[in-house]
Amino acid sequence: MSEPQRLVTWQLRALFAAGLSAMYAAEVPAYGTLVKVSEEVNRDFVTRHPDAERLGSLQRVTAERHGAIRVGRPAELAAVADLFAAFGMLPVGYYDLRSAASPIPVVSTAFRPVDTDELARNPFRVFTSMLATRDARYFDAGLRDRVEAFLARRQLFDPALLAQARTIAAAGCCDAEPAREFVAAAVAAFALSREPIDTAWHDELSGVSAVAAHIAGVGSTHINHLTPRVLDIDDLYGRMTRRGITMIDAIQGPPRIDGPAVLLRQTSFRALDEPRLFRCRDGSVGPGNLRVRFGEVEARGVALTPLGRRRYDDAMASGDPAQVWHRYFPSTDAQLAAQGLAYYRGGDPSAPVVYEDFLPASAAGIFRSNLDRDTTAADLADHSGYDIDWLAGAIGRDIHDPYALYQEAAA
Ligand code: OOG
Ligand code: NI
Repeated sequence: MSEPQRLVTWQLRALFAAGLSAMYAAEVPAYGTLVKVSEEVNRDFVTRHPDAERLGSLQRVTAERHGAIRVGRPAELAAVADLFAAFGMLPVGYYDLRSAASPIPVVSTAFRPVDTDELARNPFRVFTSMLATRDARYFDAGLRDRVEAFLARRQLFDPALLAQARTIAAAGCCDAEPAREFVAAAVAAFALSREPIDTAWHDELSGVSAVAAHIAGVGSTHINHLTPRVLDIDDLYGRMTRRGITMIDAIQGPPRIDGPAVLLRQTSFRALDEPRLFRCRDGSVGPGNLRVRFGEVEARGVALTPLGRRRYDDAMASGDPAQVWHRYFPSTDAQLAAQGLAYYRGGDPSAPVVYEDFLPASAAGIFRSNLDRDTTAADLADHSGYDIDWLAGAIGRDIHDPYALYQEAAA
């Protein structure tokens, strides 16, 4: 078979996702196990359920991944936006993890394809968080200055890589030969760095906030997890537990219910300590360990309308969502559609619009389950001004409204 001469955006995105997956599997063995078990779960689910592909073809679901990265400041987020644009991944939604029950000092967006066809071809998405250094509840002026000075000195991406990304994004395609090199360089930018970590600085930040140390205690960013999608997350949870992999004690998001799956259910497990190099005060470099990467799996359901989402938030705020679910949600797609609670293509209840985004409370739970300690917030007012418009302005890009995208998909 002859090679295509040119790769278009979705092909570049598929190569990028596959490249990251291969890198992550080589570095985090439990991820390889997770992918294998996820494939078994999906295969078994499809043989038992004739309508299994209502939420996406087995091919899409099996190839589907999301990743997560964390950056320190707007200029870094803008660079990420430039790089991901080459893969047709645009910022969608704003997540303020500072407002979660146990706050995490970051604000986030997700980079993903926005068109239905692009999502169907390859839906790769990356949840991207930025350290909330402007929030005085977490960062006093002195710490903020030092964190920002450290961040200003580092460079997450080679400027030539970003320039190439901008060219590819503008063209919407790339010749096959340079594309391969471009994708390999983009993947490598998210590998765990082998550069020595400054022990004193990392320790000092860890004392204040584990998240701050993860983000600004090191010289680079990295993919911190890569998440396969399954059609039955309870089955996956059981199978992983039986293999001796300890998952966090709860599945985040909606409870297990009889009716149509809605939004997003997720669970994770902690990765192991990984060997890293550390530079001590006397300049000597030696080995140590850091635990920064983890595993996660997700199951996706139908996207809820703003009305449906309010119901969801209310159900989750009640003490026992599984117990009260039926008071908030009907048990069929037809009723969800008729009551305007969820999106369906052309209003056809057999054609759910899949939820393509994230949930702030779940994201904070996932973050937290992989940190040793919580960050304490000082009892101060928040004058940071963070919101979706601030973030869009800071990176010089529109941030898509997820509801507008679902509305369009349903029309
Ligand atoms: C991101 C956690 C959020 C999800 O799936 O909700 C996330 C992080 O830990 O950096 O990935
Ligand atoms: Ni995740």
